[in-house]
Amino acid sequence: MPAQNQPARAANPVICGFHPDPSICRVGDDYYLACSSFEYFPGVPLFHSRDLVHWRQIGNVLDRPEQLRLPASMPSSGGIYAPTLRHHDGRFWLIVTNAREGGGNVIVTATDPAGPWSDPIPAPGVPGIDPDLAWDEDGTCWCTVAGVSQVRIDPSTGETYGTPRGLWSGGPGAKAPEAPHLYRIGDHWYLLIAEGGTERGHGVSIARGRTPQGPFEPCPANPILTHRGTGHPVQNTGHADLVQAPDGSWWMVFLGVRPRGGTPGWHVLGRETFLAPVTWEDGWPVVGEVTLDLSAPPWPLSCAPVEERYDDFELGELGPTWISVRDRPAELCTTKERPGWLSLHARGGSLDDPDVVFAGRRQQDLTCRARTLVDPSEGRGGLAVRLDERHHYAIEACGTDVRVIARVGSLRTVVAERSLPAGPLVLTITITDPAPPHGPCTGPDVVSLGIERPDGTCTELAALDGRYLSTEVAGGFTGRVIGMYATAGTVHFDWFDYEPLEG
Ligand code: 6LW
Repeated sequence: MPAQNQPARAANPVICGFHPDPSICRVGDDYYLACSSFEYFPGVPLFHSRDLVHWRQIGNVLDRPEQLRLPASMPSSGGIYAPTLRHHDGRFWLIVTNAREGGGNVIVTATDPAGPWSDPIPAPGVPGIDPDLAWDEDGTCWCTVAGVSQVRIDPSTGETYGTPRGLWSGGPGAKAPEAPHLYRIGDHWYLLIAEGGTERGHGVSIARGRTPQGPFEPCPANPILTHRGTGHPVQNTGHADLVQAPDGSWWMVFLGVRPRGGTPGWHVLGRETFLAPVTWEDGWPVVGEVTLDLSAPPWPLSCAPVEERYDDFELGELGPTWISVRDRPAELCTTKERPGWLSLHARGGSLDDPDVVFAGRRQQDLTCRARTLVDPSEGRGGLAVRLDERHHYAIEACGTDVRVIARVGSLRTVVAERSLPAGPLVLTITITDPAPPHGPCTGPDVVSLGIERPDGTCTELAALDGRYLSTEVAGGFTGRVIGMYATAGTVHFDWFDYEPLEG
């Protein structure tokens, strides 16, 4: 048996679905981890674990509208970029960038990581993205950002001192030195970075010095983690953070993707959080193999904890895994209007618009089924799987009319349309592996949209190629989100069910 607090086996990804740019810290036997969330509200999902493998979302750091400004003018994949989560002097600290019209870098603090977190403390002197916080022995706090540069900061006020100073620009020829994290380990200060860009060339490198300001000598074995040019099923590995377990062992969390189908390989769940063991040789970290859960089909059967799969909307408010696009006004998305139902009031925007009224959850499994019981008697709305305003598939109802709509880039098509008896009905989205024969042009999956009749029989209205809802097509930094929406009037949803399917 592994030592206490050591995972028996790293069942990767440890946090499935689009949970990129993980930042981790440990307090006693408890680990906490935060991820980017971009244009979705609430922002910065916060997870807890005691073994690094099994994680449960305990909240969102930015869960109040006044904490998180995501204007309709903000482009998709703008908003909340990479956070850094740390614990210092009895408090949790998180610094994060609200990019692209979001206002820049801010700091929030909390005594309880489940919240409430403070209102944001602006840090206007911190440039760019990917800010990190590290305290030296005398309590001085250093903020290190992509590039890689550093400035001294008072995290309680956001005030910075002096101009940012360049520390290290990463390995020779590698682009985009970013995601810096600074650690005091033994006699050295270690500077961990990502480089190569968050695509297939992504990697993790490290350097060390005697002070938090350097100078830093690069590790001779850089990059210490990359899957570029390999056939490993996890690609784009990078953007890492280090943590030491109570038993002294070291671990690394980092982002990766699971491309499938033919060439170039299509990833649809966004960048997910993975775990790997770390050992030390000659004062340098050595990252162990990114192991998968080999006891199941190539990937863990399911990443969605059972309690996060079915919601009957009986509770007074939506749980922390529900996310909306840019905002979620309580008066437009409520479970208080019709007890036991989620009521969405349209405000004119459709899935093609940045202000669509939408409540969804990240797709966390490569094959899965989502279902919802909808009452379309008072409006138009339905069930959608989206990447952004220009890439989504949806099945929607209005009165007795049901139709499937596909949006891919500038193309928008009503793929199928049926007239059905009036009354509530179950809408389904089923995501499965593509049928054989597989070849270089095979997509990653098939997205089937249909209805389920009261007797349980299912009728497929359309089966669409999933490649067009992949990052390789849509671009950006997020991943698929499956959810309910309203584009006209009011649409009520009785329950929502998400189930993983065996691949
Ligand atoms: C993030 C940068 C990156 O700020 O992508 O993978 C950006 N790394 O470090 C958005 O996730």
